[in-house]
Amino acid sequence: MDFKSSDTVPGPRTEDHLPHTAQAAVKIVIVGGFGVGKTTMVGSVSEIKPLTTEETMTQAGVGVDDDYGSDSKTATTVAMDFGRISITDQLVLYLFGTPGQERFWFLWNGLFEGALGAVVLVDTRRLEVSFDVMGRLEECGVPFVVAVNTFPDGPRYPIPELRTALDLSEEIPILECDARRRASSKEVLMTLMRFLHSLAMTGQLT
Ligand SMILES: Nc1nc2c(ncn2[C@@H]2O[C@H](COP(=O)(O)OP(=O)(O)O)[C@@H](O)[C@H]2O)c(=O)[nH]1
Ligand SMILES: [Mg+2]
Repeated sequence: MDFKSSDTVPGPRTEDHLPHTAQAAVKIVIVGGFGVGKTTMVGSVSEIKPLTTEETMTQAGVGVDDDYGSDSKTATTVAMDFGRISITDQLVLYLFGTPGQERFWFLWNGLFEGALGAVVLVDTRRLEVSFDVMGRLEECGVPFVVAVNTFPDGPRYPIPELRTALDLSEEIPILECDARRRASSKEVLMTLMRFLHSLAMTGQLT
């Protein structure tokens, strides 16, 4: 039989029930341009079977969607991904992966409402597709961390160089990840939680 490593399998989870110890639920959004790995990340960390609304890219989308550099991709999320992860016995994160294509941005206002924080996924082959997303989060006052999803054919840059290229201020955490790996995706979420905690401690979380 063909078994994949448990670290990479996005299959159904057994923990479909919310732990009775859960005391707080927090909404987190996973954003980024087309094909950066949002669906993959929600799928790899979610302890419930992730809900993904995908639609095969239609001819109408060709030339409209920014699909440069992601030619192997045949489906793109038009609505959103949804998943859940318990960070501790008490704290549960609800994850919302949001569409990266500009023509779906009208959905975003509602999607950001009530979000405590965000993960901006970045692909080093196409850094520019994440600029607008970050601007939008800043406008909405949603704190975020930047996760650089490492693709095999993507150029690698030192983190300080990426920080400069993305025009990120010093306090915003930026780290590399592999969205296909649960441990790596979870570390991204932990980094976000630590960042949110530090903002709360210094009275910067509104
Ligand atoms: N090598 C590599 N491929 C990835 C990674 N994350 C996603 N992919 C692949 O990149 C493609 C786009 O990912 P997807 O999650 O659908 O992107 P989305 O449009 O942001 O939801 C898929 O074929 C994934 O299998 C990663 O960390 N490393
Ligand atoms: Mg997707």
